[in-house]
Amino acid sequence: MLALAPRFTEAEEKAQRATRGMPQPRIKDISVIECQPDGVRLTVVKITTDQDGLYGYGCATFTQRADLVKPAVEKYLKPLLLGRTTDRIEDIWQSCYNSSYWRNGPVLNNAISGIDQALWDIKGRQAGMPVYQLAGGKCREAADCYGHASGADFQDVVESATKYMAQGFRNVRVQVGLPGMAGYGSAHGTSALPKAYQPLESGPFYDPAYDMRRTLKLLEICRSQLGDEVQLLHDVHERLTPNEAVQFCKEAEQYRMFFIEDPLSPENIDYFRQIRQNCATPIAMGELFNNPHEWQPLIEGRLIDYIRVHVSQTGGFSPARKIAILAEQFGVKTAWHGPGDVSPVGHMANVTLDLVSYNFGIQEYSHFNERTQAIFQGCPEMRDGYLWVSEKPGWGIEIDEKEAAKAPFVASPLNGGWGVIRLRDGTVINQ
Ligand code: GCO
Ligand code: MG
Repeated sequence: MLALAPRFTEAEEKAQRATRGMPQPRIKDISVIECQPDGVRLTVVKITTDQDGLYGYGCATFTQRADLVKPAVEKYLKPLLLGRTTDRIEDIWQSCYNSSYWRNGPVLNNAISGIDQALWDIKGRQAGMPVYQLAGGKCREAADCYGHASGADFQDVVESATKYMAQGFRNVRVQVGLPGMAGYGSAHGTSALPKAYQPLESGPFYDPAYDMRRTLKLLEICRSQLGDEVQLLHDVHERLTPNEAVQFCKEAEQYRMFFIEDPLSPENIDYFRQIRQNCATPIAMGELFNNPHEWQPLIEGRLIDYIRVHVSQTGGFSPARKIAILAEQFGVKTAWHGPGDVSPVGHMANVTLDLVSYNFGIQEYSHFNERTQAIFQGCPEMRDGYLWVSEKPGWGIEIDEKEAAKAPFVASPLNGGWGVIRLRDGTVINQ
């Protein structure tokens, strides 16, 4: 008699026991872990269940208003959810989403994201599987990433990009400093500020036309000095006027960009059509989106090539999965927002989405310093320009709360807020 292979693995048996009439875990406590291990405020929600040793973590990081997310969780979602079983993730998500009546705002979406991702973590720990297995398994082994090359002047950026390429990165975002101005994503330029650009008042200021010309020069230099192979990306950070954005994307076409990110602000998304009518430069947009009415038209109209939402700003893993599937139907790829103001739990959710989504595009990479890794044990691993997902159950991350307590939010003039930048004449820029 042939010894038949056991029908189920031990993990599958465990998962079945967990669901076959066994009592589902119930939410016993919901707490918020806050820390600032690398200059940026991070927020993570922890759900503890009534089953010993069963808990989960979810990223709820909205660094500019971090102090508002904690009460949103503690005062509103915790009373709503205590005692609920943890198995019905979508039902809990919809309950939280509708419980504030007014919805789709960044604070509440982040609070819901913390709950949502923690429930996925719990379900994975219960099943003895990483979350990517619960979402259908891998389409690819690891997530191809891009690094942040920057510098005060052109050659500094070329050197910074060369370092990333030497580490095996195939894709590099390039940002250059602006002399005397508040550029995005790089140190200030060192050359003197042209007289004509002197601002009327002191404080950080910026000139869109100057930046546009300087950045196009940067792209020309990077393409000529770094060669044709490397994929170049650039983040406009919604600082140009709509027409300048159309001009910029059109001019950038000759440099064969991987994508130009955030050429427009969310208030001007109707101009994406004009960019499409003028050039074939690939476009990425989305980190500032919170509302389905922002990403739906761009995806359905095929007006962007990469959807780049900040996952916790949309409400977590569950909605992001739906965005990825919607985008796949329209040929739009994913490029989840992955800056320093996403916690390692959120980065693991990003990499999980990267691996299970057929229409993965690229993953933004941010380095985890030693302090961060001491708090978040099991951060996604970076190797040769790829991010690798944890094979441990759930997100595969354990948080040392004692270590987290040693890195509290640091008081700052803006409480972690985003600084105001103005034009020469003092007009505030939406950036
Ligand atoms: C990016 C983003 C970030 C944001 C930051 C705001 O592309 O990574 O533009 O750098 O500016 O996340 O808090
Ligand atoms: Mg950006």
